[in-house]
Order: sequence, then structure tokens, then C-alpha cells
Amino acid sequence: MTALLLTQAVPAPIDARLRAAYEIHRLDLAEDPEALLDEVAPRIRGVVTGGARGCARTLMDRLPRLEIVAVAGVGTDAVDLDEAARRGIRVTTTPGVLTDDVADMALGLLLMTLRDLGLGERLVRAGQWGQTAQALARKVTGIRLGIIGLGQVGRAIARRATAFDMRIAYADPQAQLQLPYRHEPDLLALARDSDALILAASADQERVLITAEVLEALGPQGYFINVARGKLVDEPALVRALQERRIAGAGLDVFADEPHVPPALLDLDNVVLQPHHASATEQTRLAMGEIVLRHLAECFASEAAVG
Ligand code: 8YV
Repeated sequence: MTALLLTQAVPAPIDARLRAAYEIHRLDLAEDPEALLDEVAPRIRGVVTGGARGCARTLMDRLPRLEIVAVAGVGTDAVDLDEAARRGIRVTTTPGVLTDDVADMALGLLLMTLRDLGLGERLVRAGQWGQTAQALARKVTGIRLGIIGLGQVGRAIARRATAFDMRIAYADPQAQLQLPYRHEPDLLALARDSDALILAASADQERVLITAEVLEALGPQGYFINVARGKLVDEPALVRALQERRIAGAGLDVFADEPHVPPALLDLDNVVLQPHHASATEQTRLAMGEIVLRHLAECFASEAAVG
């Protein structure tokens, strides 16, 4: 049986089908990952991983027979693509199927953050209704929304935002003139003219997009939502801006060093935090798993045909 290494869980039905067709080893569950690799690495021919975990050079170097890195996700930023290309290792992703979920998460975080839903919920649970006054929230309908990255996810966010009568502008290297949104390539100008900024840019870039200056331009009435990658943000600057109320609030699904969340954020009421869960619905994770199964089958079938 072809041996595969999984770096994270997949839904049970996908797991069962993987186990029926392959010899499966779970790196994330191993008590001693090094000992597991010592034992199985020489025969591993595929890695199944997520967008955030990817497959670093150090792991690739341990796997001499590696032929495929099947990412359940769209970002390949955590996969060493140069090394994969050099060794002829396929890298596959699951585009399309998680777009709606990520856009839904962005809207959820936007609503939750502007309307202080987390704070209200904590207050009710603590039996404080009627005892602790809650400040009035920010109206969502009609805000000026700045979307950074108008790819599949950015466009899905814009479609949802349209139903909330939001005035939409976006920053993207490509102006999409067929769409009824204002193109504003200058991030500082976009931040200055937005009530809320949503970061939906592709993960596969090195540049920090959300700098201290962008946060300054967003200003004390502005909100920031991130469903892309934490490393695209100057995270210490974001924490300071939130602590000092130089921006109004943030909704974050992603962080620079997951699963570590800057401790200072845990004490702030103007932040909503999620554990990188934008695509974590049963329906979407099953759809992603189907694509991973197909990519694995194609990889090993085409090889059988050649051999
Ligand atoms: C994945 C992600 O769902 O697609 C990506 O790049 O970061 C996430 O949406 C996650 O990696 C789970 O596999």
C-alpha cells in the first residue's frame, strides 16, 4: 500500500476512504513525531496537509520518495514550492469549494465586531443584562467597505456586502472594470476612505500589507477583519492600535504564528477571535477532502500507467 503522511485531521468519511486505499500515518497525533518519521519517512509518497500547515523544506528533506503534497486549502505559502519544483513533487490545492465559507466568515466577523455581539453574549452569560451598560454598537448597513484582494474570496465578500448596501472599494493589482466596485490600489487611501477593511488577499505573497501606517489611516472609527494570513499584517502594530483604540476593533481568523494568539488580544473587548476556522464546515471540508482524494488517485494512477 502507498504510504501517506497526514499533518492534520480530515472529516471521518474522507479519513475512512484514505485508510481503505492507503497506509496512513498522522504526524499531528504522533507522541514523538521524530520517532514516527524515523520509522515511516523512507516509504512516504504523499503528504496530505492544510493551507496553514503546508509542507516545509525540513519535512520534505525527510521524505526521499515524496511525490505529492496535497493541500486541503488554497494557500501554498507554507509549502516550499521551489524545492517541490526542483524535486518534481506535485503540489495540489482545493480551489473554489471554500470560497463561500471564507466569505461567510468574513461577514460573520464583520457583523460580530461592529455590533459587539461577543461582548453582548458574554454579558448575558454572566447574568449582567440590565446591570452592566453596554455601549452602543456601530451600524453595519451602508458602511464604506474596503476589500484588499479581489480574487474569488474578495468577490464573494463584495456580493454579500452589496446586500447590506455597503459602498465597496478594493485594492488589487488588477482593476476589474467589469465589476461595479471602486478600484483604489493605494492601501493608505483605501484605509482612509473605509469604515471597515477586510483582508482577503492571496496568501502567497511575502509583503506585509497591513502596516502601522495603514492602521493609522483606518483610524479610531475603523475596523479591520482578516481572513487571509496573519503574516500579511504587522501584528504587534495591530495589537498596539487595538489596545490604544487607534482603530475601533478587529475580527481575526488568522494569526502570524498559529496557534499562538498574542496574549494581549485575549484581554481586549474590541476584538473577535477565531481559530483559523473560515473553511471549517462539514460540507466544505468534505468537498475539500473529495478533491484531495482525487488528486492522490490521479498522482498514483498516472504513475502506474507510466510504470
Ligand atoms: C484551510 C487555508 O481551510 O485554504 C487555505 O489556505 O488557510 C484554510 O482555509 C485550512 O488550511 C484547513 O486545511
